[in-house]
Amino acid sequence: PAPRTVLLTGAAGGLGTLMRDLLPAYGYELRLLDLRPIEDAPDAIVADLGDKDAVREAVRGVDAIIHLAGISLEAPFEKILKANIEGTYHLYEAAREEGVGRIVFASSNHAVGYTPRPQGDDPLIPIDTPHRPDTFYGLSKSFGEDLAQFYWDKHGIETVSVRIGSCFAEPTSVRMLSVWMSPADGARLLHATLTAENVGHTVVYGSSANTRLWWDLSTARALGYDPQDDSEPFAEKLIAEQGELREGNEAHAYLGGQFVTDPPIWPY
Ligand code: NAI
Ligand code: 15L
Repeated sequence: PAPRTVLLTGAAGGLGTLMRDLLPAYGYELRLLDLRPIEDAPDAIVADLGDKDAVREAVRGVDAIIHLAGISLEAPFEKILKANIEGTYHLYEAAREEGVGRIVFASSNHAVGYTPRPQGDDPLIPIDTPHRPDTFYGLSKSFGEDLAQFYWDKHGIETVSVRIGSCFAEPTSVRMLSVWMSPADGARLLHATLTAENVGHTVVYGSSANTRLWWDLSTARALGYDPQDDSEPFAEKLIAEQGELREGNEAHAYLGGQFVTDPPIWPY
């Protein structure tokens, strides 16, 4: 049966806030968790992924988990280790102990961020391109994908790992014209990852049907994802302001963009 009760970790964050608004329309009942309290959701569980007991209690009784919590930018390895690597391990252990059979893991394009971006007639980047993390942050997403594969092979817990591009209200850079996922498409994709049958461990890219797309959306479409948005209407203005992506500019050369040269740093 399709999942109904879903634990949303990272619910106070940018993507969590967008999905809290959009997912209930698909019929989900969301249980929220974050390190930070959420002002308009007093019932949200305030817990650190480092707290094994709290994580186990949070997953008890849900049909599925959307795992967004963690450090979402670059940080010192020790911090990434705690929040993203140990934290994601705690979540999978809790799912195993409590019998939760489906997890959606917020991976990132930064797991493959050192992959050169396609130019000209180059083919789209396939989903089985090797991991090439561009940061400790990206490395933790590569780990998360491997963890998901391991829990499928060893314990039969299913995961869809979504290598999200940039999910924000609007694209704000020329790079984002290629990797943008509209919030509405984000909700469509999450719904597909929750309802598709027999996903085992499936890896997908998460973006809209952008005219300037860099990667192959076929594994996402195979789950039933049918993106409706395209960043192209934003192109003229962004290119007028910022110029086209330039050859010879290292920050424009790879999928990971600026994370390769000058990654944004996690603020706390
Ligand atoms: P965000 O930084 O706005 O939200 C992350 C949330 O996780 C925060 O509310 C934070 O308090 C919480 N968190 C951090 N450490 C925690 C811990 N130890 N225990 C419990 N909660 C903790 O990030 P955003 O943009 O909402 O992204 C959500 C997820 O999606 C992240 O895993 C991120 O890596 C991934 N992602 C997001 C993309 C995007 O375009 N927004 C692109 C690619 C991946
Ligand atoms: C990510 O993984 C980050 O979490 C998000 O804040 C964006 O920077 C995004 O990638 C991106 O590549 O634009």
